[in-house]
Amino acid sequence: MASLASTNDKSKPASTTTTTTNENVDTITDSLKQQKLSSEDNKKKSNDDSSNNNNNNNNNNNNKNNSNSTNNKNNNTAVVAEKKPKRNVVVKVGMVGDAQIGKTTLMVKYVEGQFEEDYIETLGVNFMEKSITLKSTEVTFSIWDLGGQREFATMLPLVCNDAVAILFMFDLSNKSTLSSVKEWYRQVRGLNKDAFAILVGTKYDLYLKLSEKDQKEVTKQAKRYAKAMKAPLIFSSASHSVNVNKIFKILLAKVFGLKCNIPKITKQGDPICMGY
Ligand SMILES: Nc1nc2c(ncn2[C@@H]2O[C@H](COP(=O)(O)OP(=O)(O)OP(=O)(O)O)[C@@H](O)[C@H]2O)c(=O)[nH]1
Ligand SMILES: [Mg+2]
Repeated sequence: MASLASTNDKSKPASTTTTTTNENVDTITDSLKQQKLSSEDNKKKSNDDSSNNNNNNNNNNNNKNNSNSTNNKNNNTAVVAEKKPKRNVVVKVGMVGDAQIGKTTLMVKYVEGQFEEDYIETLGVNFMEKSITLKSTEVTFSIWDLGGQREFATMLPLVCNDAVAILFMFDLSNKSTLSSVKEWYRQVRGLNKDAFAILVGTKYDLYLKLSEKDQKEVTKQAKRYAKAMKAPLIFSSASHSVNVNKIFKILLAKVFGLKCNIPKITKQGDPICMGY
């Protein structure tokens, strides 16, 4: 992970770019709640699978073209195969929220698929990239993660300027971190009025350990905040791989105005995924 400020984050990579061509679409059903937690990464078939099929089809077509060109060669006719260049789009995503809520952990989980159990405070800004293939376009997520301690708020412009989406994050097991979202939102909007906002609750695994009354309260307030922010609301767990990939799929759909067929989950106690 590249760090744009001093960091004590030595256990993590200096810089990462992962290219994924086969993203899974998550379908979380009621069974997830019954099992409490299950891995989204092991699940389902996806839109992007079909886009890969398209790519494969294109490859097949290219192969066909190649065989044509071989035939042509046999006829002594020189043919230069034209390869359509892949479009590359960079999507800058900012992550903000209080300290220790799991921002860096979620970023590392999404980019590298690994869960980091130890808390290593982000001293400034972390940065990671991940590329995915969407039809014939390569989309590179450029993810900027701001340390949650207030002293790093001076670096907010680095994270927000030119971002097309901002993840406003809070810890589902710590109510005060949700209240803080208000102030984070105010500060971000002062710098970037246009970025899509997504409200992300982290540590859904710990939320499940709360009393039903507390779960209800957090869910109600999170829904209220999301509505006021006109933002999708997603409950996630990096430790148990719940809704991590979905955050970025929904973000992508929002940014590119694509139809998002990820099922909505709105029921109290479930891993909420709604508002898109
Ligand atoms: N149980 C559980 N713990 C988590 C989860 N996500 C993160 N954590 C833990 O929460 C702690 C803080 O995570 P970080 O990702 O470092 O938090 P942060 O928001 O980046 O903190 P700052 O860098 O200080 O802003 C770490 O010990 C993580 O292992 C989760 O989904 N479930
Ligand atoms: Mg961090």
